[in-house]
Amino acid sequence: ASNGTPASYDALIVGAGFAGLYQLHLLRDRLGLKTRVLEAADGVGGTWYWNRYPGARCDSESHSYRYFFSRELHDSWDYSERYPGQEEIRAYLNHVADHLDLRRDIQLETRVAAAAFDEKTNLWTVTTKAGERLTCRWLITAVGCLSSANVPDIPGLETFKGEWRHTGRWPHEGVDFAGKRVGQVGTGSTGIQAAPVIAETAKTLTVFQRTANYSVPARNHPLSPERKRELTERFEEIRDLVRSTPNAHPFRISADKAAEQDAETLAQRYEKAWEIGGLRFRAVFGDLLVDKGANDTAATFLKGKIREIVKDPATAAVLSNIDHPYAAKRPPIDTNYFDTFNKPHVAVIDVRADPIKRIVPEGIELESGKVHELDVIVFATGFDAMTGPLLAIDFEGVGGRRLKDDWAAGPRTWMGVAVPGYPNLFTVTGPGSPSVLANMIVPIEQHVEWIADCIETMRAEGVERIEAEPAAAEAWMGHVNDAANATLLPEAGHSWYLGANVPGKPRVFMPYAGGMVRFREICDAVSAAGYAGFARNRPADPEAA
Ligand code: NA7
Repeated sequence: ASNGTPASYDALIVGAGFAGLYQLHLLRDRLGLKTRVLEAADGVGGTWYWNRYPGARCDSESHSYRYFFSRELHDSWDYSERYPGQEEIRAYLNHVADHLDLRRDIQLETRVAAAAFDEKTNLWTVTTKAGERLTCRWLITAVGCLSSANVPDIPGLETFKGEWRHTGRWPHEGVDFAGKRVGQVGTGSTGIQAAPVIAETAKTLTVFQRTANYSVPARNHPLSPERKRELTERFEEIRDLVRSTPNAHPFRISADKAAEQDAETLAQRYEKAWEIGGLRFRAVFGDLLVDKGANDTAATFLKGKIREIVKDPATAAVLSNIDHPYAAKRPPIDTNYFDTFNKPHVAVIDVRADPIKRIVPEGIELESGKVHELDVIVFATGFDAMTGPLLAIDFEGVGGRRLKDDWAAGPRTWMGVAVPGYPNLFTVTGPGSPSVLANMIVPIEQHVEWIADCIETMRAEGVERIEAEPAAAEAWMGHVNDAANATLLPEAGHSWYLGANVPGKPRVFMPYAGGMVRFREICDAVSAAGYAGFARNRPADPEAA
C-alpha cells in the first residue's frame, strides 16, 4: 500500500534480533495484538546477521547468551562451545523464529526510514525506505545498540584500488585474504577477535592501532555432551543467577578488594583468573571499577602479560602502551591476539604516534609520509553506538519535533525505554538503559517484558497515549550520569560509551552503570506506582496545529 490507505497494526516493531523476536512473541501471542516486525536484512538475527567478520563470537558465555523466558524453548537448543560463534547465534535465532512461529509476521528487506506521531489519532505512521506506509498505536524499536557501522571519514577512501570492508557489514560470501596484504584499522573487541583469524591466511597483516587495549584470553572450547546436559538441567539456577548479578553474567563478582591484598595474593588471584579467562577476569575483585589504585594492580598484571607474550620488545611496547583503566573501555577477550604479533608477517603500527593522514590508491598514508601498501583494508572501527540506529530513523514527535534536534546535545530517555515528546514509542535497550554494560540478553528480556506489561495495562485501562514526562527523563539522565561517575568508566575518554569514537557526537555517558539488578528494581517500582513519570491521554498540544 505505497499510496492510499496505509496498512494498520496495533504494534510495529523495528528489528528482528533478540529484542524484536521476543517482543513480537509477547505482543502477538500473549497480548493478542496485530503485530508486525519490520527488518532491513533478508533474514532474522539483528546484530548477529550483520557481524560476520572473521572470528566473530560473543563475549558472553553461551549458557547465558540465550532466552530464559521459556524452559521449553531453552531445552530445544544446545550451543556447542563455551562462547557462541556468530553463525551459531544466527542459527539459534532462526531456530527461535521457527519454534515460536514468528516468521509470518516478520517483513524482511524493509528498512524503516521515518516515523511520525499523529496527535489527532494517537497513532504512528511508519514509512519504509521503499515508500510503504504503515500505522500503529504502539511503536517499538528493537534496533540494537551496536548496529550502525562507524566507517571513519578518512580522506581518499574512494581512491583506494583494493577492497575495503567494515566488520559490521561483512559480505556473506566472506573475504578471501589469501596472498593479500591486509590492513586492519581498530583494536577494540572486534579487531582483537579478527586479527588472529585474518593472519591465518593473509600474506601480511598490518594492524593500525590508535588506542592500545587490554585483552584477556577467552579460553574458548567445545562443550562436552555432559556439560551440555548439566547446563540444560541447571536452567533455573542459571536463569536466577544472571538475573541477580549486576552485569547479568552467569558468575558473581568477588566482594574481595584488590586494594586490600598483598602482592603475592594479587599475583596468585590474577594468574588464576587469567587461566579461567574471559570476562570472569574482571570479577576477580570487587573494587576494580571503582578504585583507581585497585584497577592499577589489574592493569599492571595485564600489561605484564602482553610483554611476556610478545617477543619483540618494540612491538610489545606499542601493544602495552595503554592509558585507560582496565575495563573502563569495554574489555575485549581474545584467542591468540597478542601471540599473533609474534608471526613474521604481522605488524602493529602506532597511529597515535603517527596518525593516518589519508588513503591513497596503494594503501594507507601516515602523517610522516610513510605509505603502507595494501590490497584489503578492514575497518574494525566500531559503531555509532546506542543513538546511531535510532537517529537513522527520522522520528517526528509531538508538535513536529524531531529526535535528531531533541538529542543534538545528547540522548534523553526515561529508563532507556521512553522519550518525552514521542508518545507510544518504546526503545528497547535505548540510551540510558544498562544494555551494553550487561550480558545483553538479560536487559533485553527485562525491557521487552516491561514494555509488554505497560502496553497491556494501558489497553486494559483504555489509555491510547502514554508519554514520558520531561522531568522524569531529566532526572533519569542525571541518575545515569551519577552512576557512571561513581565508577572509573568515564576515565576512558576515547570510549564509545561516551560517543567519543564518532567525530562530532556529543560526549554523554550513555549506558546506565548502576547495574541490571538495580535497574530492574527501578522499572518495577515505576510500573507498581502506576507508571510514574509518564503522562497519559494528554489532550493534543494546542501549539501543534
Ligand atoms: P570499538 O570498541 O569502538 O573499537 C573500534 C576501534 O577502532 C578502536 O580501537 C578505535 O580506536 C579504532 N578507530 C575508530 N576510528 C578510528 C580511526 N579513524 N582511526 C584509527 N582507529 C580508529 O568497536 P568494536 O567493533 O571493536 O567493538 C564494539 C563492541 O561490540 C564491543 O565493545 C563489544 O561490546 C561488542 P579509539 O579507541 O577510538 O582510539
